[in-house]
Amino acid sequence: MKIYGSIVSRASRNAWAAEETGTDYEVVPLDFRKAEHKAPAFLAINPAGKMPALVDGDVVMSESLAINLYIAQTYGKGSLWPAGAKDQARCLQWSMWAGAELEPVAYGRLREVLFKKESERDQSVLDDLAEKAKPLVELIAQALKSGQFLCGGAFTVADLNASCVVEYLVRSGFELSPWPAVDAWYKACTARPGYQKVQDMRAAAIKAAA
Ligand SMILES: N[C@@H](CCC(=O)N[C@@H](CS)C(=O)NCC(=O)O)C(=O)O
Repeated sequence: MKIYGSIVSRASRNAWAAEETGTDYEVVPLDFRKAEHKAPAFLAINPAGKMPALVDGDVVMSESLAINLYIAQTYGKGSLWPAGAKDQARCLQWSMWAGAELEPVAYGRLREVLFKKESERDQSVLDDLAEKAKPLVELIAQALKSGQFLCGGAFTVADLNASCVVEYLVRSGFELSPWPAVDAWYKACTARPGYQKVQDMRAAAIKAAA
């Protein structure tokens, strides 16, 4: 399985999913600065010119959260991909919610922080997005009333896909502490060895590029 993209991009989500399943995978790095994601070789894999993309045999696909659903269904049965239509549907629900509802808000905040100097940031944009994030985080809190994870007692791709988007909120300085169950859930997700290993890969890539 080949994951195309810089490990500091959303490709890290897919590396995390692959780590969780123990599947052999290779990250094929693409350099943003050289616009390798816009080069013909990569456009042949993902015509959108965005990282990540996945190639696994004759499966060629894009969209990081959908790639994680593929990895979960193909290599993570009984772990990332739970048994039973009800929990599987919940994995789809949380993944679509993470991409459609949470990501625009979370990435909006991260973009403001990541790509602008402190003096250039628009605090009203950050505040507005923080207000929009609150009811979304509250939805996670409500779901966690029935278990430690989003599909009950075990970590699944629902948690992986939701927490990797919550990560953008956290990295933008959004505090989860007013929602202790969400805070504990996020800490449990990101303490997993697979996440930690990918964080180490990210840190090494950032150091190498400096
Ligand atoms: N919804 C897509 C977003 C992909 C995306 O925007 N990737 C960024 C890197 S994390 C990218 O390639 N940006 C370059 C561009 O949009 O030209 C996904 O989840 O895979």
